[in-house]
Amino acid sequence: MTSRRDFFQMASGLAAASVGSVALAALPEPVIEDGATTRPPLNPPNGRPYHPVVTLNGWTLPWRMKSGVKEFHLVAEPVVREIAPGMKAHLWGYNGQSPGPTIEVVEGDRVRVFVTNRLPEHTTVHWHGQRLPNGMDGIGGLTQPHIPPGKTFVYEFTARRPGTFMYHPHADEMVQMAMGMMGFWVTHPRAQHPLIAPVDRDFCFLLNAYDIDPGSATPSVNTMLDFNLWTWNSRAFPGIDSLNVRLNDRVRIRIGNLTMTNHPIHLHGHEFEVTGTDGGPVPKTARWPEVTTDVAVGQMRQIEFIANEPGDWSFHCHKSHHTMNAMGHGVPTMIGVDHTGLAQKISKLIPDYMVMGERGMADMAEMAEMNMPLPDNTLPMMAGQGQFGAIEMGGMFTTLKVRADQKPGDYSDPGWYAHPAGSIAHEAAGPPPIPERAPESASPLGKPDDTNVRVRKPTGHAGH
Ligand SMILES: [Cu+2]
Repeated sequence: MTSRRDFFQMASGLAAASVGSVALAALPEPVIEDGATTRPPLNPPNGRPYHPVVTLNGWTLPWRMKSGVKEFHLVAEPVVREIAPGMKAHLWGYNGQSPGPTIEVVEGDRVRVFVTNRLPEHTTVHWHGQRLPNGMDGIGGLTQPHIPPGKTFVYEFTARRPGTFMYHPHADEMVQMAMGMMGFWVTHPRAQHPLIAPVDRDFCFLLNAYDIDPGSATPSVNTMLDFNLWTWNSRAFPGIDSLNVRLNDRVRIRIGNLTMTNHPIHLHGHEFEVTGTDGGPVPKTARWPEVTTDVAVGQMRQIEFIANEPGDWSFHCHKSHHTMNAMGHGVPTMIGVDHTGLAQKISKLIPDYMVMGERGMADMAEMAEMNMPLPDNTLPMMAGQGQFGAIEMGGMFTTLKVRADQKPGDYSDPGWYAHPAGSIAHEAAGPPPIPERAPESASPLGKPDDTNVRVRKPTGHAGH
């Protein structure tokens, strides 16, 4: 039997080593999940105690403690991920899901991760942001041989600094990340840390994006910018669960970006501070209040706030195209175009045809509400029903639900907020007041002429 010390020497000598048949027999059984709902936090059954995170529409990978080493088993494999009810995607991921499970350890933990490759091509795993031996960094060709299909490699290192990290392949990266291969990693502090506050709720998710044509299920892996599904943990609203917290909880949300563009993440009703990045905790003197923070490509941000305003607060990417789903892309702007009679003519040729966007795009939400026909396996541009009607959102959108009666440790959805009487925007009673206008004499130009907007038509071509 290989002693722990021998194994360390072997691992440090061979870097990410292929697991021999004897060691393979002793692999921890991989844990596979196939649902897409948010799992309750995994309280550590052994090792140093910590307050676990909750992975939005995801889960934490259990480990096996072996001679003081935390052993995890990741299986890289094709998966089916429900992006939202009504649409499933053929992705690649880990242990049955895209993203893979969150890995949670404690600062100072010795960690051993077995990676079994069940993909049709080779892969590796890079541990983004970690301090580790160079040979454990997971760069195929540079720091290790690739993991061939069917093989299991082992990575081993000490989680040296606490913080917010992620993992993803560094092998055929464009394809493998476009297919959904990524996961979250949290290293908790081993003791009270001067820059890491204890929190009541700690959420995490990765920003990702897919280009999946309506009617198909596999992402176009060559797409660079024009994605049609903007997702958190491979889920699009209304498939993204709400973040449910108790009034006055201190809340931390950890976000990593593995898309091809930046995402300004915006929270309603509260100010937050960015308390950490993948580089570590932010010094207190370098924190300032924000309601939006930009998460650039390859970055991680952790935000913190006291949830002291009850309600259903929007939490979303502020790029408005990133809060819509596939069926809105490529639709021409038809605002102001008179469609009278047109729909009947077209519907003789194309049954189910409907005119969209004559008054704006809000019709698109009605379309979802009325279950109008869509191509197979895609999502309406905007969807989601609130207590007052269509929410008209998709993509990177969800809600933070703050409730006085949410129990500590209870992450279940409390339903819609019961607004106190008289606190909801409502139709004004009686005639509206006359709007104030600046007096004419206040303008140095005097009274402006009526503005004429005319089409300027060319009157001829030079040289004729
Ligand atoms: Cu965005």
